[in-house]
Amino acid sequence: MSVKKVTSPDKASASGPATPGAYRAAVIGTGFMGRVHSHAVRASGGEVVGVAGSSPEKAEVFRAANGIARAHADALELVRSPDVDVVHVCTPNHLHAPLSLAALSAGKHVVCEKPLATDAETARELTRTAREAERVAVVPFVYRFHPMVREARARIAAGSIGRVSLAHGGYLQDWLLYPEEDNWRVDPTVGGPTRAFGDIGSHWCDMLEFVTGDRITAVSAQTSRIADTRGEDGGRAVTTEDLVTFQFTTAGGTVGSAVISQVSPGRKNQLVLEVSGTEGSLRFDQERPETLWAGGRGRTGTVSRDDPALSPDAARLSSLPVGHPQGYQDCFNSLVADTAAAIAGSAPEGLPVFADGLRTAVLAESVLTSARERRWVDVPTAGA
Ligand code: SOE
Repeated sequence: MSVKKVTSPDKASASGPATPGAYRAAVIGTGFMGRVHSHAVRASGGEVVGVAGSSPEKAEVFRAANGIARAHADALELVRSPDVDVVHVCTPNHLHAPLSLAALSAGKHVVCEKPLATDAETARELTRTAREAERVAVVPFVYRFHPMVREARARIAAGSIGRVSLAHGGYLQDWLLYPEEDNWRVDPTVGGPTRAFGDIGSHWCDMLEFVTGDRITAVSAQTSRIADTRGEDGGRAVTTEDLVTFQFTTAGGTVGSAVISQVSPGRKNQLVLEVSGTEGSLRFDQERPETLWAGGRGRTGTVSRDDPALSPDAARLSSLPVGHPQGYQDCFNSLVADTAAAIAGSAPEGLPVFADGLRTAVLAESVLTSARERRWVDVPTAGA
């Protein structure tokens, strides 16, 4: 994939605004996320018109396997194609910013995987550029699209658990358990200066702030890793973290903590958030997304998608009959459907946008600073 760094919108080279009402997507990146995004575009009635990858061969294999019309050797050529309305950036992290800027410069809408950029300043620039270009610019904090996450958010907003006092949980995976296993995310020039936090801690923080409507204002973090080298020959020196633990306070006075790990044997994708208030508690587990645990002194039980009192926002995202579990891919399908709705001019509830990507980039820098300097750090406001 040949991409030169673009630092500002190049209005002169824009191929014109995307076609109103259409969702013709370019997918850049042929890995797991490229596949998930492609399925979501189709499930939402859109079309993937072209794909580009890290090599022409990979792009062609992906094209053939996924029934896509064109494979492009040059990602920028695809980004600028007149028949592309939305660019989905699913590449390694260091290409997120230049590709998103190129897409915005060409008048396209963008769905860019997180982290939006490998540093907060670039994420800020992207957020500003998207606003000025008046394009829909989305970062897939996709767990927001589980109906039970929306239910937790609606209940907290309605005061059903009282004043929130405590939030805790974590995000645990094990796919980096063995040091022989290498991955581009481990290389800081490609993945960025934070790994476990940037990759999955960002999801946890986004979910906390989305569900509670509150903001983390200060963090105290520590980071650790289980191996200083990776790869079959142990040839890659590792500088990023496998593990993060942090405690935090919020603007609303909530205290809490979270554990983030990519090396917890047996844990595949376990994102858990438990929030307690003066009247009740709620707990969501991404690996059991069909229910929300609701605890109280007098009543404890689970809420499911067929609860007659389900909030309208949760009901809206409940797309399959109960008993037919709705999961990770469905969240992406809903995210793309809401992106299409935003492009068509509506303002769907809870669509995660570049400002949310900037927010987690700012949080990531605060977490790294806290861990490095072994002190509490006030989280700056993200404002673009
Ligand atoms: C790998 O850790 C990964 O694919 C993340 O990058 C995603 O954001 C998460 O949803 C699943 O795990």
